Order: sequence, then structure tokens, then C-alpha cells
Amino acid sequence: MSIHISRWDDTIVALATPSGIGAIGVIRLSGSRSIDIVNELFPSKDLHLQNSHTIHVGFIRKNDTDIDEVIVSLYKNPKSYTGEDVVEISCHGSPFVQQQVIQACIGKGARLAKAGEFTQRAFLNGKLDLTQAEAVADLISSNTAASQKTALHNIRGGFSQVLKQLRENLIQFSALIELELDFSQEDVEFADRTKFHELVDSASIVTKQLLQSFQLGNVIKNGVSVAIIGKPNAGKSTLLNALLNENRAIVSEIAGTTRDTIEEVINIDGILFRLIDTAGIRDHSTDVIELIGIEKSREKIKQSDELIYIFDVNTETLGEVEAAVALLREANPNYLLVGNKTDTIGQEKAAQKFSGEDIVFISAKDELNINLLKERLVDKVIQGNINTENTIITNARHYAALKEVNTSLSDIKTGLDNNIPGDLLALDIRRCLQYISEITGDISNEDILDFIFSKFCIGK
Ligand SMILES: Nc1nc2c(ncn2[C@@H]2O[C@H](COP(=O)(O)OP(=O)(O)OP(=O)(O)O)[C@@H](O)[C@H]2O)c(=O)[nH]1
Ligand SMILES: [Mg+2]
Repeated sequence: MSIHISRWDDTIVALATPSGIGAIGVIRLSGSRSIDIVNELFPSKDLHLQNSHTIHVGFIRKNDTDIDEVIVSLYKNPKSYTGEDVVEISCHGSPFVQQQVIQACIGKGARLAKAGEFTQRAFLNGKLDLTQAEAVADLISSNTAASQKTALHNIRGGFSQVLKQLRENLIQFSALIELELDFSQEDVEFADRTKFHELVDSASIVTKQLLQSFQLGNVIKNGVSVAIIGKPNAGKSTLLNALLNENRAIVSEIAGTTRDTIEEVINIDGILFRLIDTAGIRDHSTDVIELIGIEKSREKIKQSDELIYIFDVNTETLGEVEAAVALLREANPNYLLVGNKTDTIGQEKAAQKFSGEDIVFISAKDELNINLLKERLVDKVIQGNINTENTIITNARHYAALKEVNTSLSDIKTGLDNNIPGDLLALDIRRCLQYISEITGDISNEDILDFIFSKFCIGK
């Protein structure tokens, strides 16, 4: 395994807080010279004489001029984020002051950090494994409660723990098989095949669960697109406005009001939903612009993660709803039926008229049952199994490697069923281990590492 040790002698510096004006800005240094460098700029105290994990107030001074009054925090290796000597300078939040402090550090021999370099060093020093390091990037960019929770769970090593268990079991078995091979003359079996069968089965189950969680993970990370579709005048735009709680889309009694799609984002229970109001679909329209809109609506039906099919409980018949359901099943089975305008005929009568279908009855105009609809939208995404305490895959790289793990586990299973010789079995197990290790970074190549860490922001 080759690792860029060469640039390790450098001491790196970067602004660790977002650039721009804030109450404070934190400048972080990491590397063997970080204490030296800050010490030269900090006449108030000799930082070399201070204990790790202490903070110190004083001035940063460059060429006999005070730049700012700051607080310096010391973290001596190995007990720091990167595992190296780390110094953090909390200065006042003006970008000008921050730049001056950074420039002063560079003047004393620090180098500006590259994106993700702090976390990369943490990984290379064994402070984090790759899944944890990637979770740091996810946490920084998380914009909902759910994505934050998942990322935090993985930083704490949730995913790594599951993989570690898997890996240990396989290694144990593979060691026994290798031992068997050493005694191949004697025709002994150290490794209990039945027990291993069970182990592989349970590993497959875990892997499959993780693979399935990817869809949910994607949702947590990227949000769910929901197209609101239905006939003209069904109340699609009124519903969009009710869900958003604002008058975003034009509503009118004229059929064909919405001609272009309108997209807005809402956060329900920590999940981002991208709502798309569409042009009502009707078979006969002579309006060219409306026809283009209808074409767009048809596209959205196929592309979106979820559909809301909304209809007017007064004008639509049960037969028409059933016909729509048949079409939806084919186009995009992830739909929710919404009966609108119940304020006119009442909930009960509406329920009677459309009994037999699973429908959420609402009045978009009076904002009746809008919260119930929101709950149903969330339920549909998570299908009862979102619990961010569980391990959820949100990362495409992990997903790809897990798929390989899954394949090699089935190969092992097939091998066991066919009683293949131990040396072949050992090969399959090693391949499986290889993929598991790729995820955690126990085996990694430079390209993968560079790719992962380049996605971080500077200062992390
Ligand atoms: N009584 C009643 N009227 C509603 C309700 N929701 C919408 N409407 C009315 O139905 C008409 C059409 O509403 P829109 O929201 O524009 O319908 P749309 O589905 O977006 O229509 P297009 O954009 O033309 O396809 C308007 O006059 C609304 O005020 C409701 O819950 N109850
Ligand atoms: Mg509309």
C-alpha cells in the first residue's frame, strides 16, 4: 500500500469555519511544526511549555504589529483530530483578519491545506476509517435532520462496526481453511462447514439489508421528488400551495391554468421533498403550450420518486379513478391517491363513493387533512423502516463495493453447496474480504483516497 508520506512533513493551515463574516473564525494548523509556527506569532506565552488540551488568550503579532486578539487551543499528538500536533486559532470573524493570520502562519513555514487534507491525515494516522471520514463530508453538507443523524451515526463508526464483525467472522473461517490446507495430506476438516454455512447466510442477510438501505440513504441525502398529477382543475396547484403554506402557484377555476412545471422544496420530518406541480393531463387540448406542458407532466410521472394523483371527488367517478390507477401501476407504481374538494360533499360521502381504494381525502382549499397527507408521504418513503440509529448506506462507493461483497458471498455459498476444495473456497473468501476492506480503507489505493478526500472542503 503506497501512501503520500512525502507531503506529511508539511504543516498545513486553513480556515476551518466558513469564509465570510461571523462572530469568530477558526484557523487550524496540523503538523509537526504547528506549535512552533504559532508560538513565533504569539508573544504572550511560550506555547511549548503548555499542556495539551489547553486554551490561551493573547495577541497574534506580525512584524511588531498586533493583528488580532485570539484564543489559541493546543492539541498535542496523538490526541488530536488528525493525530498530529494541532493548533486552532480562534480569531475575530472578519475575513481580512483571518487572511492576515493565515498569511502570517504561511510566512512562518506553514502551507495552505488542500481540500479534505485534515481528514485525510486523520485517516492515514488511523484516527478514522474511510467510512467515518466520508461521513464527516456528509455531515458537513447535511441539510436535514435525517441526513445529519445518519452521518453522525457513521462517524461514530456504526457502519464500520457492522463491516468489522463481518470481516472478523470471515477471517476466522478463512484461517481455519488455510490451516486445513497445510494438513491436506491428512484429510482433516478444521473448519466446520455447517457453521460456516450459517455464517455466510447471516452475512448475506446483513449485506442485503445494507444494500436495500441505499435507496433510503439516497433519499435522506438527496431528497424525494414528488410529482403532483391529475386532471385539469383537480386542485394540484392549490395542494402545492397548501403543502408549502404559501401562494406559490397560480390557482384558478380555468382548466389548464398550470402550463409549466413548478418545483419547490419542503422539509417534512427531516426529509427533503421536492414537490413538482404539473400541467393537468387531458387528452384533447388545442393549446400548443398546454400540450408541451402535458408532455412534461408525462415525463415527470416516470422520473419522480413518488406521485400524488389528485382528483376532484365531485366530478370524478370510481371508474375513472380505477382507470387512472391501472395506468399509474404501469408508469410509476409509487403513487398516492388523493381525493380533493371533500369540503363540498363531506368526508363520509366521499369515502363511500370511492370505497375499495386506498385514498387520502383532503380539502386543499380549506387545508383539511394536509398533515395526514404529509405523514403518508413520509411513510411511503421510509415504509416503516427508517430509524436513523440503523446503519444506512448513503454512499455510492460503499454501495458498489457491497454489491461485490454480496456476489462473492453467493459464490462462497455455491462453493460450499458443491463441496469445492478448501483452496478454492479460500480464494472466494479472500475476494470477499478484499471488497469489505475497500470500504473501510484497510486496503486502498491512492486514486480512491485522492478521489474521496478531494470532495471535502478546505479546512476539514
Ligand atoms: N371547493 C374546493 N375547491 C377547490 C379545492 N382545491 C382547489 N379548488 C378549486 O379548484 C379550482 C382549480 O384549482 P387549481 O389548484 O388551479 O387546479 P389545478 O389542478 O392546478 O388545475 P390546472 O393547473 O388547470 O391543471 C380553483 O378554482 C380552486 O379554487 C378544494 O379543496 N375545495
Ligand atoms: Mg395548476
